[in-house]
Parts: sequence; C-alpha cells; structure tokens
Amino acid sequence: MNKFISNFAFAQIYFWHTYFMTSISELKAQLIPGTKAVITAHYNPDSDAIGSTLAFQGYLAKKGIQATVAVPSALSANLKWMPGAADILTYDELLHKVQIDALVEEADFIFCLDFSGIQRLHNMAPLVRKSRAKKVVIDHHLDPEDFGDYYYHRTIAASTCELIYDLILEWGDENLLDPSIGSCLYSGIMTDTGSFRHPNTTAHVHTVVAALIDVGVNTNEVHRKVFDSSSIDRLKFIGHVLGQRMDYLPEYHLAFMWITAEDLTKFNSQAGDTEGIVNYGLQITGCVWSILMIERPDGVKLSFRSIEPFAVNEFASKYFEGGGHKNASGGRFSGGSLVEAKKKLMEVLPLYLSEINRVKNL
Ligand SMILES: [Mn+2]
Repeated sequence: MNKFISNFAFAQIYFWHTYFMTSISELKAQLIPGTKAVITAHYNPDSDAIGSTLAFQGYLAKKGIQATVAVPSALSANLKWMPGAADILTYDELLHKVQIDALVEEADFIFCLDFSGIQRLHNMAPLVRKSRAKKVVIDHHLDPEDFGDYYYHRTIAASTCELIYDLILEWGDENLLDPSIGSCLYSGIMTDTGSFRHPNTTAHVHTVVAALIDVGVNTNEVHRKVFDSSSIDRLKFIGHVLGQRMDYLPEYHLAFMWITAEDLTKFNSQAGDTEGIVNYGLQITGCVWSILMIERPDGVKLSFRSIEPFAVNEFASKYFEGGGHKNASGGRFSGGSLVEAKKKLMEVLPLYLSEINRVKNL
C-alpha cells in the first residue's frame, strides 16, 4: 500500500513537473526585447514578494525587457534599500493607480509573484483579472488558483526568490546573476526561512545561497538592512506587545498575542512594523503554536505560526477565513470586534485540544 501511494505521489509530481516545465520553457521564447511586462506581488508585500519582483525585474532588464513592478500596497521601510525599490508603483496611491491602470492595459505579460490566489491582490485584483495580458504565476503557496496562463509553482520551495533563482538557471541564464539581483533573492530566501531555521530550509536552499555568495552577495549586510533597521518606536512597540498583550495557555501549548487599533496609533506603527511579532511566541519552552490578532480598520487580521508537525493552516482555514503554509498562515475575523475574535478563539480552542495533544505526543 505504501509503495502504491509513493508511486502514485511520484507520478503526480512527475506529471505536474513535466507539465509546468513544458509550459514555462515555451514562455522563454516569447520574452523578447521590447516585450511589455508588469510584475506584481501580494498586498502588504514582504521581503520575498519585493525581493522576487525586483530580482526578476533586474533579470528581465538584462534581456532587454523593461518591466514595471506594481504592487497593491506600500512596502515596509526595511525593504527600501533593494535596487529598484524606489521605482515601485503602489496601487493604493492615486497617482500610481493611474499609471498602473495604463501599464496593465498595454502589457503583454503580467508576472504574478508570491501569491497563489488572485484575491491576494486586493484592490488590484479586478484589474489583473480582466487584463488581456498573459499571466505568469511564479509561487510557492499551497493550492494555486486557475487564473494564470503559465505556472512555475512548487510548494516544496521555501520562497518565491528560490524559484526565481531556479528559473533563471533553468533558462540557462546563470551568467546574468549579479550582486544586485542576488541581494534581492537572498533577502526573500532569508526571511521566508526565518533566517534558515524553519522546516522549509532544505539542502537546496543552502545550495542556492552558496551560489549567491559566490556571485558576490554580502549576506551579513542584507541581514542587517532587513532586521536591524527598526525605529525606536517599533522596539518599544514590540516591548509593549510582549509585556502587555501576550498570554500563554499551557494546556493548549499556545502563545496568544493581540494588538489594538489604539496600540498601533500610540506607537506610530508603520507598514511592516507588526511583521514577525507572532514568531516571538514560539520561543517559549513547550510552545507548539502562536497566534497574533491585530485590530485593523477593515477587520481583525490574524497571523499563525506553529512548529512541526502541527498544521496551523488547517486551523486558520477552519475557523478564521484563512490559510497559507503548514507552519505559517494568515486569517481574518469579519464577524466583529477584537473582543469578539478573542471570544471565538476561546470557544474553538477546546475543539482542537485532542489534535494539539496528538501532535504534542508524537
Ligand atoms: Mn513567499
């Protein structure tokens, strides 16, 4: 039986791999100088989203294709060092919106990086959906939706930046890698693997990083730019959350944190300032998962993290309109206030007790 399953799984992987390979190699021939391309990524773009889009833009430029990076919302301050970041257009700025509308209208290709569902483009989704341009999805999230013409998709990849590297190699363009492209790629690989500590850190990840160092990437410098670039407000904000907004529920092996709208105002919170806070919970001995709730103007947003083998994406999709990776997911609560979201969490936790204990006892 096991053998059958593994053969079946292998056949499936082989089929998808072959299918995507053909599809993506066909694409290469169409990317000729003068091609009009827009590169986009998900709402609230993180280091992998910005790193992969800018690296791909740099790569296309070397092939004679001037692509524009256009994302739904602003990038955080710690990503603005990346080469090309200053020219990124954001759809929630009125002046940029006009430009993006025109560029998407004219585009031959729209490259959709680091998201598998078109709704992750938020306000930009209708524009991309109706566009006549060919859509190319390059991504590592689960369950890709059927909105693209070409897919380069592997959930085994730890980051989209890793896939961009793989694609450049697959297309025989290794010689086009340089320290600028490499630094962008390294940034996304580093953050999506939690600085090489998450279970998605495969041998291949380290192989890619070794190659990027050989190209001339200064990994220490990239790490400092991304992680050691906080404002004092942000550090005090983290101190406030850890000190006043965190509970540990030992029976559920759960660290639970919440941030109110008032907290965000009081500490002058900027885009990206809440990034990574959820991870602190996992530093507690015995902690299996960590949840962060944030009160935003458009509802309560949730972040989930877990340690292997606890599939926190199942919990997120079952109870909080979310999903994502097995150990790193997001979600939301549209049924009311932060207080009500907390109440819902406390109601559903007992339903999950046996699963938590099962995982804990493995
Ligand atoms: Mn990613």
